[in-house]
Amino acid sequence: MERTFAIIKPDAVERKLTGKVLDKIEGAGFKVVGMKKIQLTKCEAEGFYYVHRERPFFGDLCTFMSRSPVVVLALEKDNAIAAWRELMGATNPANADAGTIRKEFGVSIEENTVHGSDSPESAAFEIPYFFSQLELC
Ligand code: 3AN
Repeated sequence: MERTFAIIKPDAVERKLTGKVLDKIEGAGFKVVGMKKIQLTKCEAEGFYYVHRERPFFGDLCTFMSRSPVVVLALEKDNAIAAWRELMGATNPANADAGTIRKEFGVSIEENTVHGSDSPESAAFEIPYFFSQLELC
């Protein structure tokens, strides 16, 4: 079993798509081992996306991620990291495969509905950024 980290981003929570996204997650066999709805501060978003700090879209991305609440999730499944990336689809919804969450719900390359860890190293940073061990079961 592997764990990965996911966010249902502001664009999706604002459009009341939380339930639909969770339905796809559980329908694909993931176990939700941690879940909470929070509103990030800009500073917390900047800390989370630290690896992207030099990218031109960093400021806009952190403004977007802190503009309204998100749902953060820890997910468990065999090969969870790759499986969740596959279910999310490509970063740009226009390039995402049919059947993926970003294809169905994504608005733009920035407002792309969901986040997912891209490696075991990312998951090992991202899960404890939001959850303590006591909150995972
Ligand atoms: P992914 O979320 O697919 O792993 P990353 O890690 O390259 O993609 O980018 C992190 C986030 O930054 C994306 N989810 C998206 O919201 C935003 N982003 C990525 N590329 C761009 C871009 N060219 N313009 C605006 N926002 C972007």
